[in-house]
Amino acid sequence: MALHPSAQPALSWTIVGRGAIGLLAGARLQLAGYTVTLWLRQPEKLLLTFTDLKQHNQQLLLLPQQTDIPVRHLLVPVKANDVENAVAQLLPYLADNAQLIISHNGIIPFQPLLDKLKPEQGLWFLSTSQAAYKPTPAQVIHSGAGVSFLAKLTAASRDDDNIVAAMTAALGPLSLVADIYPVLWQKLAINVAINPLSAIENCQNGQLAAPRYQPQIEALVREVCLVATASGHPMDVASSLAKVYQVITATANNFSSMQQDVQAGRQTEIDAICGYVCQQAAQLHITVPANQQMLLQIKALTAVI
Ligand code: KPL
Repeated sequence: MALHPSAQPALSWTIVGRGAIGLLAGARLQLAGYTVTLWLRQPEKLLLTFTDLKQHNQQLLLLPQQTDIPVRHLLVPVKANDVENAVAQLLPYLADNAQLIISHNGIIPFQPLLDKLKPEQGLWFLSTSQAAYKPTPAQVIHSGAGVSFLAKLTAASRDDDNIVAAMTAALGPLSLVADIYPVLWQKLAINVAINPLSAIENCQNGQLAAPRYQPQIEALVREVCLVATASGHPMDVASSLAKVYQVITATANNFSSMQQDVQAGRQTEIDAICGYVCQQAAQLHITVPANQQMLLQIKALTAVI
């Protein structure tokens, strides 16, 4: 393939896939003046209806990324188990100094991804509690105000000012943090508490505030705190639970990504969420029955769809 000599300009971003968070980021970036293109399995343009937090609707046209212009800025908001494949397919189209931002729920090892990149290609992780869902394939609704955290995963992660400005426009408010792991564990507690239960109950996040779910949510979060603390990332049950309930309130009208996946018959991120907790717990000889139960229930639910 003959690549165009000049890479994407600084204000251009390519977004992989058409997931709710990716389309939310794409819409907000375009509205902030960035040029946004989509990287899809089948290249096609998308006429998107974007509904913001104030219920304003806007029509946006997102074009497919051309394959003859090296991609310099890439947001990869795909599921934990799809990241490696998505990046592998994109490798031939990346600029030698491309900056890639991955964003998913759960925790998976980064090394297989790092092994694929060239020395000058930088990898970042963005963790977000922004909530969005797609009632139809060409519609994305920003359904809950969240925050995002961004961290560098490599020495080649650079161009900080541009990256932080773009990701603030896309999924801010945003904080740049030195170590992503405390953020990942905190977000894991949120996803462990909300995602499987909302998928099993087939409800919006806000319904989990009902007192009948409290014992289960507490048990799930307590187990995450135990495992995180034993793994060297101290986490306090009371403040983690407070964060979980903050997110339940802030995203009350949202359908969690796992509820959406289960309803659509798609693969879920349960392995990287409760599965990760169970796996780490087993290594540390800690029992995590609440997480194990959620893991089994979601697996059973997705097996019959
Ligand atoms: O991360 C989410 C998800 O749905 O995956 C939350 C923050 C729970 C919003 O729904």
